[in-house]
Amino acid sequence: MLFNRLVSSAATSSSRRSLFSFSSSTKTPAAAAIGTNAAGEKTYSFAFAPEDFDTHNFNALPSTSTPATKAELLDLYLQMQRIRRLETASDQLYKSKLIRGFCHLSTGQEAIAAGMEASITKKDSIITAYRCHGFALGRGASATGVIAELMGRTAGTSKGKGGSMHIFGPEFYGGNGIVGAQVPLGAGVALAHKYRGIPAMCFSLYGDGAANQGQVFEAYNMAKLWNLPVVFGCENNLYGMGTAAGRAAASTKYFTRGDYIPGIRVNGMDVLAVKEACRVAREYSIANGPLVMEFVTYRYGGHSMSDPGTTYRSREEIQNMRSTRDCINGLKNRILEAGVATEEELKALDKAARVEMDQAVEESKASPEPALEVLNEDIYAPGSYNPAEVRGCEPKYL
Ligand SMILES: Cc1ncc(C[n+]2csc(CCOP(=O)(O)OP(=O)(O)O)c2C)c(N)n1
Ligand SMILES: [Mg+2]
Repeated sequence: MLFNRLVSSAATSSSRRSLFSFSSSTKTPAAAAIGTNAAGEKTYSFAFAPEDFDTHNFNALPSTSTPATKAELLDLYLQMQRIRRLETASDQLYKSKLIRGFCHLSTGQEAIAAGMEASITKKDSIITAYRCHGFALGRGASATGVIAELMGRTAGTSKGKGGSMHIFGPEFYGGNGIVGAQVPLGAGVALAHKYRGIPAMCFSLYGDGAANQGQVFEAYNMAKLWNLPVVFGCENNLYGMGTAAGRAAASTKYFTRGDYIPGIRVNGMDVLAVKEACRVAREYSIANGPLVMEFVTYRYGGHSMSDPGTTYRSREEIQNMRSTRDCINGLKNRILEAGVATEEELKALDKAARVEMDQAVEESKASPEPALEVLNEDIYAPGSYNPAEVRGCEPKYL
């Protein structure tokens, strides 16, 4: 299967060349108009390649094609483009030293955040690690909220006191810096949904590197014991920092590693495949309990801003991924081939995303840094208390 080869190809440098030999690329079967939906809108049908999905003990399979309206397709395109522009703006701000500290960009991986958000409701939850900017945007944070947070300004989602790895919002539980730590927290969020009797679920996301942590398996166990509505989602971008997945994992079939929990692997570079798989996963988890999901994806940049990203993989590999599997180009090709929209309409969306981010950068620059006196606020629940001293520092004496 495509992804088996993709993942095992990251195991050793000698076999890595097979990464470039896939038949699957951003070229996809042309779509045909199939009629109108209940709202009277024209719908198009898009077929998936057989290798877009793989499953482990899972019978509620994703469909082999998906219907989509023009509005849905353009929205997916816009959301991915917004994330890419957001990350590009962050990259520039970091290089001009207006963003400091840790900063991990998700350029290349946008289809996961966009496809997932399109398949869930605002009552469902997401929790992830530090590569979180796109998810925050999708959940409803404003671009200024995210960028100002990265810059440590009061207009940020955490009032400028959290930074890149600590962005939160309604049903978005971060932004977490400790590798793997968010996975059991996600099971806890799902427990809350179940306890309250709310028909909602939680996507608990982690990387291929984090997938090897013990606490991930402890979370699987409890989630299955209690049949929690959680989808454990592994964003397999083939590397944990500079370590190829196969060098750190005895099995890179992350979707099978829940053992007694069913699993789905999906082409994480195809936003429609992600959306379809997440739709199925959401419904399954609410009705039956946990599921393990693997999104096979690729980050174009380094692990973080301090990593050039080219010492443990070749420039050729990165370039090849960009030119053959890019999620934005992939959807663009589908839209144009099916005659859903024109190149000009897509360019207008590109421009809208660029203008939005330019404005957000200006607003963030104009926002002040938080005052030293408020550094001890917002640590505990609102209305509880503000500690007089934080790790040996008293804010009033700073
Ligand atoms: C407990 C812990 N150990 C080590 C680190 C340092 N660290 C940060 S990210 C990372 C690699 C994680 O890789 P992966 O889970 O694949 O996520 P990706 O960065 O690829 O999104 C490591 C080792 C950390 N933050 N926390
Ligand atoms: Mg990784």
